[in-house]
Formats: sequence, C-alpha cells, structure tokens
Amino acid sequence: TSAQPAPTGITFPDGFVWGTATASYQIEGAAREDGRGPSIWDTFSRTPGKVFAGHTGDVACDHYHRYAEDVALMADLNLGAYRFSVAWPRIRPDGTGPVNTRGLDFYDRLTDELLSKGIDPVVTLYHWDLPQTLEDRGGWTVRETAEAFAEYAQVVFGRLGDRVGTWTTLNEPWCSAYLGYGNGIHAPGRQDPAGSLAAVHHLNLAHGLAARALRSAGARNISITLNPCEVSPLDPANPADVAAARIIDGVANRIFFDPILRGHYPADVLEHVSRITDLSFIKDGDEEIINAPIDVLGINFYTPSYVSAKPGQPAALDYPGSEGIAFRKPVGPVTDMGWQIEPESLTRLLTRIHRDYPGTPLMITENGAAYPEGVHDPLRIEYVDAHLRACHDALAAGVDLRGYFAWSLMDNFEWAEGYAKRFGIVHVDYTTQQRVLKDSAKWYREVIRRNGLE
Ligand code: GBH
Repeated sequence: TSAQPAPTGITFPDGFVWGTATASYQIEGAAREDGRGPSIWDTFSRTPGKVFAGHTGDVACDHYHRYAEDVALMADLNLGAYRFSVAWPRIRPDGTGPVNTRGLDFYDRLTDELLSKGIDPVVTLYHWDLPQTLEDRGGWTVRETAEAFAEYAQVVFGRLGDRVGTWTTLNEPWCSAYLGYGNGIHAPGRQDPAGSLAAVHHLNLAHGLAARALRSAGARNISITLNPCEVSPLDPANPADVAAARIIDGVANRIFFDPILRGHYPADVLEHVSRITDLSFIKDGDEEIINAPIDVLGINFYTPSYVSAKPGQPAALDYPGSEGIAFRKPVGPVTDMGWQIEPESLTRLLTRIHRDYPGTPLMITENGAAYPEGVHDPLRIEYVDAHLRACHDALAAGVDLRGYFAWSLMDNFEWAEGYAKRFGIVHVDYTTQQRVLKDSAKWYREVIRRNGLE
C-alpha cells in the first residue's frame, strides 16, 4: 500500500519569534485624520478602474481607532511580535516638510499598547504609501525621494527608537519598483520600464541611506524585507530554460540582494538592462551606501515561479528585459489569488539565500494565503502548516531562520484586489468592523503555545 505516514511533530528553536504582520494603508483607515497627507495609494484607489470595485483604504479596518482592541486580540493569540508599518504621509504630510506630531502620536500609542501586552513591535518604515507630493516630483524614479526617506526614517526613530527594537526600511521594493512603475497595477500606476529600473536603484539607495542614518542614531536591529521570486527553469535539462531563469533571478532578485549584501550590482544584470536604460542614475559611491550592514533580512514568500525560453514572447512589464521568456501558469492547488501552493519552494528559497548570502539571519516577515470569506478556513491552516514545515526543513539544513510572521493578522485592503481577497487569520466584517477569530487564528495560537506543530 502507499499510505502516507502522518506528519510527525516538530519543534522550533528556543526564542523563535512568532508574529503576524499588517501594513498601514491596508488596515488603518482614517485617511484624512489628524493631519495625514495624501499618499499615492489614495490617489490610485480613487482613480476609476485601478482597484477592484473602486475600493479605497479610507476606512479599511478602522485600525487607527481600534488599535487597542486589535492589540488585545494579538495578546489573546499569544503573539510574541507584531510587524506593522508607519505611514510616511502621517509623519510628513508632504514628504519632506514639517513633521506632523499627531501622526507620530498614533504610533507612539500603538507601540506602548504592544509593549504593555509583552508584544515586540517590529516597524516597517515604508509599505508603499508614498506621500503624493513626492510622486508629483518624480517619486521613486528620482534620487530626492531616497534622500527624503532617510530623513523621514530619522524622524520616526527619534520618537520610537527608545522602545522599538527592529527597524525595517522597506517592504518589498520589487513591488514598489516593478508593479508601481513597470506594469502599473500598483500605485502610482506608471508603465515605464526605464523608470522602474531607476526606481529599483533609488529604493536600494533609500534603504542604504536610512540604514546608515538609523545605525548612527543608535538602532541595533536593522532590516529590509524582500520578496524574492523563487524561480526555476521549467526544464532543468534545457540550457535555454536555465538561462531564462537566470535572467529573471537577476532582474527580480540579485538586483536587490547583491548591492545590499555584497556591495555591487551583478555585472550580468547591468549588462542585460543596459538595453533599457543608460543606468546614469547610479552614482559613484552609491553601491557602498546600499551595502550598509543589516542585522536581519526579512523574506516574504507566497508562491514559486517556473520559466521557460519562448521565442517571440513579449516582455512582462514587471520583469524588464524578459522578452523571450514565458512564465508557466500555476499547476496543482492554488489559493484564492490563483497562486500555486508549493511549500518545498520555500525550503529551496531559504537554503539558496543562506548559501549565496551567508551570515545574515533570516526572518519570514510574511507568509499566508487568501481564501474565500469565512471563519472556518481549513485550507489556510493547511497552507501555513505546510509552510512552517518547510521552514523547519530549512532550519534542519542549517539555515539561520529566526522567526515567522503570518500575513495577515486580519482581513484587509488587498491593494488592487480591494477587500475582495482575504488573507486574515482574523475575520473582519467591514460593515460592523467586528473582528472574529478564524479557525486558523485559534490553530496558530496553539502553534505558538507549543512552539511547533503536532
Ligand atoms: C505582499 O506582496 C505584500 O507585502 C502585502 O502587502 C500583500 O497584502 C501580500 O503580499 C498579499 O498579496 O502571479 O503567481 O506570479 C506580495 C506580492 C505576491 C508579488 C506574489 C508577486 C507573484 C505571483 N507578490 N506575486 S504570480
């Protein structure tokens, strides 16, 4: 017979961090309150046709007013840490000018509430809500935005640095650059291949400038969160497919990992994209700035990619220079996003990062799945269970993985998908704003309690 053996119990290392993650624009609401300025997501979501059913983050989960209730929920779930992002336009409404104290006050209250419940605050300084004023001056395609980011980072550190341990500069610069300026499905909705590559560099630079500024201000745990594309050749025996995977790995992954962790852009990637841009935005000394030491690297993971060489295939706008390369359609089980589920891919990714960029502790800063609305969510439990086992396999292979943050604490504004896609382990009723634990939240509480899986 071929009966599968039941999975056996696993335990995570002592001190393994268990958390959940959210982002400001996705949950806060209060878009016009207490001096918050407009962000590119306000503009984008109010532009007809950009976001599903015209949804906006105006109210979202009303977390701005309900943060205390939400922190109580987190405490009920035994969370050791909570990853949230700070909205730049609450702190500096026009990106560079006067500081809005009422914006800082909110994150101050949230931080104290978390600490009072024994939950470690993990701050992300940028999760995509760029002040609109800065976009009007060129956004991430111009250098000034990187400089403004480093100043803003220091303002936030000045207020919270005595209580917040972990400082993450950017969330997923891949998305900001390529979805924002490449294929335009995210704010600011531009379709400009050369601009998207300038954006990559200015995001890298923003990270480096901020990491240096935070370090000199006294920050001890500095980080960035990347969303690597776990890419494989469809046919590993076909050299053309292997070459295709290498190109995608370059423009999606190594263009971030290499300058940040090795201090230089990979020569093959620069060569490859020089057909699209003259690269004049890279100035002497930039790579050294970007190579600022970090203490932990955040990894967000959802799904693998498989590519093959396909002559005549037009370039995907979110992968500049990808003409002649086809992405395979997902096979097997998918989530409500249509994303293929393949936990082994996470093990491959973590072991690869550990091998190619040794010496930096890793943290899963997002992992989770969208499923149709409901509080009974066995498929989400199955997804998270399988991915935690994949993390454990990576640990067994020697990967220095320090923690796991489930995406997301609660259902929220899923960017271009609006409220139609639900990633929460807590259900949100958007009419009453009532929160109800899904089965996955109750299950996750037990995972945290036993520091492992049954
Ligand atoms: C994260 O982005 C965000 O940080 C978070 O705010 C968001 O809510 C969450 O994920 C869920 O989307 O079409 O099969 O090639 C993740 C963005 C997801 C972009 C996977 C690339 C490739 C999927 N990434 N995606 S596929």
